[in-house]
Amino acid sequence: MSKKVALITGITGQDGSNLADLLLKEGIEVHGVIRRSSTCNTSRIDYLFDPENKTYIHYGDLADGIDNLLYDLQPDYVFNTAAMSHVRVSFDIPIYTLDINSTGVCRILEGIRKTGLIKKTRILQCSSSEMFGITPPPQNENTIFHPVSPYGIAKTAAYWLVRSYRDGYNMFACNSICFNHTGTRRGLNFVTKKITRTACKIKLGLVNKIELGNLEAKRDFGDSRDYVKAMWMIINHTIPDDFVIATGQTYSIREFAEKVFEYLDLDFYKYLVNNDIFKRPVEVPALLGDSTKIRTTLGWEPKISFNELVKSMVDYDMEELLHDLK
Ligand code: G4F
Repeated sequence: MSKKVALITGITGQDGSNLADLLLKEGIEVHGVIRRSSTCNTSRIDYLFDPENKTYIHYGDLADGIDNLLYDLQPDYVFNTAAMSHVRVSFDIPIYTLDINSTGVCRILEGIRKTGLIKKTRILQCSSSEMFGITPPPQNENTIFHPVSPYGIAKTAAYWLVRSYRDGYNMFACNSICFNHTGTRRGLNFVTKKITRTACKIKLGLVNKIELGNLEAKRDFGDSRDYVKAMWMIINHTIPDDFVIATGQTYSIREFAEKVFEYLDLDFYKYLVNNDIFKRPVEVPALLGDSTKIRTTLGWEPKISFNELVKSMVDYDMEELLHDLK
């Protein structure tokens, strides 16, 4: 029997690369879309180019659409993990954010429809807990969306586009509503990675301060490796549906930082500098996911605890910095 084929947009990112790992283990033929860039941005997936982990890489961009690729590959699965994923930056480039994060999703859905793949191709859209915005926690699939950033608004439009193609064309289109998820492959400008990396640098005497914005926001932090497993379960469910992916625990940014510094035996407050530049025009104060639906319907549960997540990130950053110092 020939292998099933998956196409991952955003394969160079945290979720895209973790998803590629998982799909290869599941015996899927993995294809990834990368954007052309004058600098190399494939560090998270370089190991995928060796013959043992054979993954096929194609140039593409959600600004352009991926119709030709869809037509050529006729994939069984499409995972859209591509996005302009930084909430604060979305206030600086709102039009681009709306184009990539919502119109870009429409381009993929239309691509599937126009190339006659509606009956064959299943699509999973990485939706975001930012869609809940300022609606108080806990948040689940029935919670009203009240997004407050261009990022959250664009993700909400994409969420409804997915539902519209599901209802209107019987497309197997589903949303994973992911709460904040992080891990060793997290990008450096997200707060969790910024904290673990800077704390390690402080420990090694490489820098002497950490500049942060709002410390009181609360987030439900999970590990991306657990979350891509949930995405795989959602896309293989018997019916297309939408699921919240969350741990059910919430911590403030202050608590996250305190935990990291404590683990490194450092006093967070000795190094903390508040800098308003890292604040957003409108903040999402508290996210806490209720993932009862996916736990009871699909049997998913997160395996990596908050403490293990923090420890793995700090250990990874320390090892990488020590390696670079050699
Ligand atoms: O790490 P963040 O930038 O992540 P945020 O805004 O929660 O978004 C992440 O999770 C979403 C799911 O809920 C995803 F959809 C999205 O793509 C992304 O992965 O900021 C977390 C919190 C915010 O409240 C922010 O104001 O940390 C606060 N913060 C405080 N100082 C900071 C900083 N955030 C960043 N990035 N940098 C700071 O220096």
